[in-house]
Amino acid sequence: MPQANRMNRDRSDVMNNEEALVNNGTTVNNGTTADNETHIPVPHGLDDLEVQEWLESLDSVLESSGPEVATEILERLRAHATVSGIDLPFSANTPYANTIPARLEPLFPGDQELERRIKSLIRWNALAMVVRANRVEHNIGGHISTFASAATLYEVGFNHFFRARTPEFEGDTVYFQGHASPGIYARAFLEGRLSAQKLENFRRELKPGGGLSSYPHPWLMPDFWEFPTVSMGLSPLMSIYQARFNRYLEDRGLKPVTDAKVWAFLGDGETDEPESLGAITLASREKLDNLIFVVNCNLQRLDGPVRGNGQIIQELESAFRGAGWNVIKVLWGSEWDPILERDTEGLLVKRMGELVDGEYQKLVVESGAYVRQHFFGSDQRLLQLVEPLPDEALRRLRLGGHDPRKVYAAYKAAVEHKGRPTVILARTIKGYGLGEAGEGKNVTHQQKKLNEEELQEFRSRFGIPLNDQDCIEVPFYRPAEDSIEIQYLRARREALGGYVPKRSVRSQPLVADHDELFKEFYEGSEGREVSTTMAYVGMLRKMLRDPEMGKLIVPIVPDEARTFGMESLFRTVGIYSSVGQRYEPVDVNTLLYYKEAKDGQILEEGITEAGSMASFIAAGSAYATHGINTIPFFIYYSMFGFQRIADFIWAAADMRTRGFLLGGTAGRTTLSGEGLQHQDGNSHVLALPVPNLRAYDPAFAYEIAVIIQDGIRRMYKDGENIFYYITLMNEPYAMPPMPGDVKDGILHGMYKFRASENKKSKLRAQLFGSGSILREALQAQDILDQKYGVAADVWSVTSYKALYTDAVESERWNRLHPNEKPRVPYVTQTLADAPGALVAATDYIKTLPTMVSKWMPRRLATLGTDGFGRSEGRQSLREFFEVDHRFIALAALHELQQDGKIEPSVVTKAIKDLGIDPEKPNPVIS
Ligand SMILES: Cc1ncc(C[n+]2csc(CCOP(=O)(O)OP(=O)(O)O)c2C)c(N)n1
Ligand SMILES: [Mg+2]
Repeated sequence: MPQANRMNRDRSDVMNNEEALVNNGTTVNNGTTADNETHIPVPHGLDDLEVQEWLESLDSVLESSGPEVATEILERLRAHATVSGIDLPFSANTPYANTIPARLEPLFPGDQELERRIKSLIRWNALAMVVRANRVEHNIGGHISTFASAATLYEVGFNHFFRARTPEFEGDTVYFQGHASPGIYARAFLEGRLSAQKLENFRRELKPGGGLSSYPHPWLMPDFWEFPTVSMGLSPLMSIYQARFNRYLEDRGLKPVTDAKVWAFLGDGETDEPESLGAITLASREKLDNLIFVVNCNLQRLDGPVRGNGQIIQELESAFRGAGWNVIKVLWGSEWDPILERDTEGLLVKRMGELVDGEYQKLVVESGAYVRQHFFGSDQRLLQLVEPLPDEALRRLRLGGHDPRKVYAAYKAAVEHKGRPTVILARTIKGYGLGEAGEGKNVTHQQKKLNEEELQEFRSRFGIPLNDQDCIEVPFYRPAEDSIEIQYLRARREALGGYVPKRSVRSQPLVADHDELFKEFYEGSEGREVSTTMAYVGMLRKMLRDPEMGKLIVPIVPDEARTFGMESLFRTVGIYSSVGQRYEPVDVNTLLYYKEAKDGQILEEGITEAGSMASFIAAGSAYATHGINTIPFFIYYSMFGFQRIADFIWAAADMRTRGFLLGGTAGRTTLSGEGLQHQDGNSHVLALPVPNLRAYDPAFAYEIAVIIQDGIRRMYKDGENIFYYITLMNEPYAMPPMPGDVKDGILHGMYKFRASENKKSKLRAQLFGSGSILREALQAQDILDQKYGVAADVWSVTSYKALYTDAVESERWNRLHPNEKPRVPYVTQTLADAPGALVAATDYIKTLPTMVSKWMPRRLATLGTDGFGRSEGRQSLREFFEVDHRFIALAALHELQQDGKIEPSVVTKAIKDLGIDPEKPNPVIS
């Protein structure tokens, strides 16, 4: 054994008893002797001696020639077996053992005893935060048991691996498991970064002096948290695309090549979220050796075991190995090593692989005697292996995830691994250290209160210097500034460049002077029929050539570039591929061939809106993560945006992500033929709850130009933490020039597009249209004028959300300032002198216009597309949903009738003349 390893091993003897496999179980078992008959039957004719010889020869190859040669021999054996007609069962699993054997463990470089003491203090303060918070306010929540299980996983990272951002180095990025936040706060408290008062107000952020948010929320703690992780499944996916985006920035020359890592800590239960494993093949395909997943395998989730009847670790191992990841299992602590060494027949490893997780969980809560009987007792030979060990020692056999040396070895191997991402599957105990208060129990996730004895026991177990009386008050405890603990902790972080997590905005604002660039689009298409999507693509093409922004634009598309007419960009800016293009594309002879390039700019993500959104988030937060103002433009089928990936959009908002989401082929009746799963009449309503998202439904090219130009200024010059949702349509029509200076109106949400030329009529109406329905309103304007003598003005409502937000804000201010001159909402101001009937028509559900009607001068009639879509053409759809020009005209007439301005007979006649069937089916329910 090399000297270093021997030293390493020797230190295990001084390890503290506290980090043991099982708790102080109360069940006493009379311990019957093992039953040899419980052996797994072996194939007939298998000779133990022969097996032994094979194993020994492998050992000798390993010793003399190393693991590569041993692997090669095994590969050849496997090939030989196949050729010889042996149908080897496929398994991506390795035995239920540590991937890194004890003899290959590196020397632990830290002061293990001191690190353990620091970790214990963090454990205490994390627990104190939750217990205190729930004493002050019953049911305020918080989690003890997640961090309790993950403390070693984090502390080894903090003391030895997580490098902070410095002026010289971009730093590692760490996605912390959301429910472990008390532990991360507790560490920041010891580091002197968070006051005791902040900790006191955990989950009570509105208390004087402020508090701490429940989970990582950059919106709430913008100097601390970087990544919102608590909606489970988002962070694994986001971290994969983050690691990939880091490579993209390097390959495009936007940042220097570094060895910075992306660490993502997840729960084993979390891996059941489809997003968690949904993109793992991307990580291996892209050879993301800058990515490390650490799965905290405590075998439990909220309600109970993750896989009571199976083995989550083995299941994850095969999934990740099958996907091409480097998998490192950290299952057993150092105390197991001498026992494993004595087990020359491999019986122990075999036994380890036999238990299902439900049984393992039971071992955690039971006594040493129980472990002896039920784990080792399956075979007399196993019992002999642990014969010298008293029950107490069996109880203290630690798991790998609680052993800093094992965790260190895994992390070191992970950061040094080349060519593949690494996942570390670390076995831990949920609620570790809570003893009777919850360790390993099914209720532990929800445990927030400890009684006096439980607190005292926890205090004693982790050596917190508090007497029995003080301890039950659960005070926060921080040793003196000059204590060796604080000195050590600070020194470690200094060596790693500073504190983590820490969020800061380091990008320089853009000048964002783009009048020239966008001017062309103010002038209209001179009669040429184009869709707003085409107009947008034209703008994108120009932006990509802009000297200031060009390089920073990140076009993102989930396999829909052709749908949106973006294929010309393939050739001009290229599709990003970390390996360039290894093949001659089939369409190489065409102008718009599918060009992949290492410095390609487009992120063509394939069919994954979630993955594309994760790229959007990485690119839209690079101003903070990397200090680079990348500007993402993510275009997708609008129906598959909010409806499908709203949780990612919400996370993007929390993260202060900047950029543009473009909902393509939008509108329930504007996307013809596709039917109800494609036709989007929902997204503008689903965009309402996202507070910092500005949502626009523009009708014309100049409106889009005004919105994008202003958006770039606001986000990248003024540094506002907002982002944009713009719907784009595929209906071609002539784009008019901007009618005067209406920029302000476009941005505020509405402006008069075309006033009636009929100045004489007493019958008046105001028609509000949006997106392509605006053109229906224009047609209705003509009908009303020509057939019914009604003079109607037509307004383009670019954003009901903007009108609503503004009105609510005014209303609130007025309520709070009753003695001051009331503010008048923009929509009210704008319509102050607008006479007559009010009619709104939208391609979205009716609630969108209706929500602003209370700030309009009179009653509003709303036409919208509530109901399921149909596979039909545009005009039929608009008739079906009753949003076409005829229905708009009818609505105006009906409003005038209700105001007593016209007779009902006029309306009845109009229904007939306009060819409307009054008995047609109700689109909402048909
Ligand atoms: C998408 C989502 N669904 C449900 C929850 C609620 N929830 C919070 S923690 C938890 C259990 C977590 O188990 P696991 O991932 O194994 O983490 P552990 O606490 O065991 O480390 C659940 C269901 C959530 N936060 N996010
Ligand atoms: Mg778990």
